[in-house]
Amino acid sequence: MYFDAFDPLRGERLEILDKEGAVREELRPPVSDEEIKRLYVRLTVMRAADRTALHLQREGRMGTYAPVWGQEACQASAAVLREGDWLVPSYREMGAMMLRGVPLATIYRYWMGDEWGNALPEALHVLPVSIPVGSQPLHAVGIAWAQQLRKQKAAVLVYFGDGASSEGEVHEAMNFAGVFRLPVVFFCQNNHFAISVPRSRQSAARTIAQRALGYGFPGLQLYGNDLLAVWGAVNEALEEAREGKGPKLIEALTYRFGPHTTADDPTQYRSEEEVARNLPYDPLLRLRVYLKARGLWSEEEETEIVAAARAEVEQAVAEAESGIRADPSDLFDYTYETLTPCLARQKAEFLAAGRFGQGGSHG
Ligand SMILES: Cc1ncc(C[n+]2csc(CCOP(=O)(O)OP(=O)(O)O)c2C)c(N)n1
Repeated sequence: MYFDAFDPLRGERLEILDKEGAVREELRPPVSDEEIKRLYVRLTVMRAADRTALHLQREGRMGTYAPVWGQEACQASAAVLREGDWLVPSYREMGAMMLRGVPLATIYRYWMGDEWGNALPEALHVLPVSIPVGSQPLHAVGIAWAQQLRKQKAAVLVYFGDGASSEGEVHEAMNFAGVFRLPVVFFCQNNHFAISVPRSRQSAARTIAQRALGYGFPGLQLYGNDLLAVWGAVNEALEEAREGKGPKLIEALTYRFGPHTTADDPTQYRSEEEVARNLPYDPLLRLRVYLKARGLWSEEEETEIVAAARAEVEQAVAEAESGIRADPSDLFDYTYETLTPCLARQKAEFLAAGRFGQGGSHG
């Protein structure tokens, strides 16, 4: 219903729950208040996990990390997936991966430099973090094609950013998905920036969602800090994908409150006033207003939710740090199935130097 009702070419955008907590009941998706409350609690854990990752990086206990802060409602889309569906993340989907059931300690381990953090429980159908911008939609389309050929009623949800949307592979992925009517949902989190490059430099099109029309399938722009809009649209898109009705493109407008990654200094390209202007649109604030109006949230309970979230995150940090299994030679063992002669030489040299570089050159 959402994809038919809102025309991205005319700049129409789906928003169901507004900042003041008012709900457009006629658009309300089939998600119960209990489920919304459960998601709110998980999004609080997500936010605590995200903030902790930032601290760990600053303390030298984690490598470069890409924060989720501000994009939590977008990532709640992963909660709509069913068993058998697939989640294909970029590098900013810690929250989505957590909601799908990937243990936080495993995710942390990856960002701590341990490739074992990319060994995800197979039954979850989650692909590893993908760093090359725009590459993962092609993988998603490959999986969706396989699902279709095997006649499985399962869909694929793939995440990418506004910057990725102007990569060639994303075009190829969407075109292929359109031609073969594949069960895939393209979820573009438009957080307005690709590091320092603003959305206006990615495309002359009014919306990213409208590009779907050129590929022959529906596109929808929605407000990505509104959990109800995200839930409703993703649910509709996944359902229709499973029923063989082909792909959909969702452009979720959101805002990244933090840096692009821990290696970025956003004050170089956007003002603090701009960030301050966006903070009242925090997706968690909006949910709190909604839940409070229904007697499902109070300050006292918030204190408990936050304390429980912190404890869960601390436990995950301890588990991640005590379980690091990385060995630098993993780099050689797991990047290619068969080492090239040059890499084989480098590996031998590396091992001869005593693994941790006592005087050897590791090229
Ligand atoms: C192919 C490729 N080019 C460049 C980079 C460097 N890079 C990392 S993230 C990024 C910006 C991506 O922005 P966007 O797709 O909007 O996603 P966001 O990071 O905002 O979530 C760039 C250019 C990369 N990782 N891969």
